[in-house]
Amino acid sequence: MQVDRYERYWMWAASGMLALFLVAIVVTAVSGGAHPPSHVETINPETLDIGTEFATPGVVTAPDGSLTVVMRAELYVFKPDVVRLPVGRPVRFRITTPDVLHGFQIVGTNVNLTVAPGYVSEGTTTFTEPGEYLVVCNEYCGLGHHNMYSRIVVEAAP
Ligand SMILES: [Cu+2]
Repeated sequence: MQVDRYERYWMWAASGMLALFLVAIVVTAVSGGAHPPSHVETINPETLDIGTEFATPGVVTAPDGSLTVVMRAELYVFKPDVVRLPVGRPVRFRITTPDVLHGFQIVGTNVNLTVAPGYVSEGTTTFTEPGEYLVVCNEYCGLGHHNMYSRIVVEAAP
């Protein structure tokens, strides 16, 4: 079979790029660890109700005044479904799920987490504007996925 010289060059160039991308994927997956992004903390998804912070999700204020929101993503709800927070303070979100893969995106902020069973996902943000923020699941999780949302109400300082 006769293949034109320039066509052969391009075939080699394309094959080389494919090999390069494959090597890049393998190297980053092995060296960085193929885990959910930004935070690796494991938890048994079958025993969330037994002695973990996720048994009673909600807003936790530490003695130093820092705020942590403990949440659960389940088919097809977020718990708690409404979270009230003050404006202008850093807030840490900790979220996990007992069932399937979910997303946790607070629209209009930098928080966009993958919530996988067996892992605790964490993200931090500061709400600079009071108002109501929509939280959506952005990973298709089943037939009720489109109804999976909650709200964060950010209240102005008194
Ligand atoms: Cu979903």
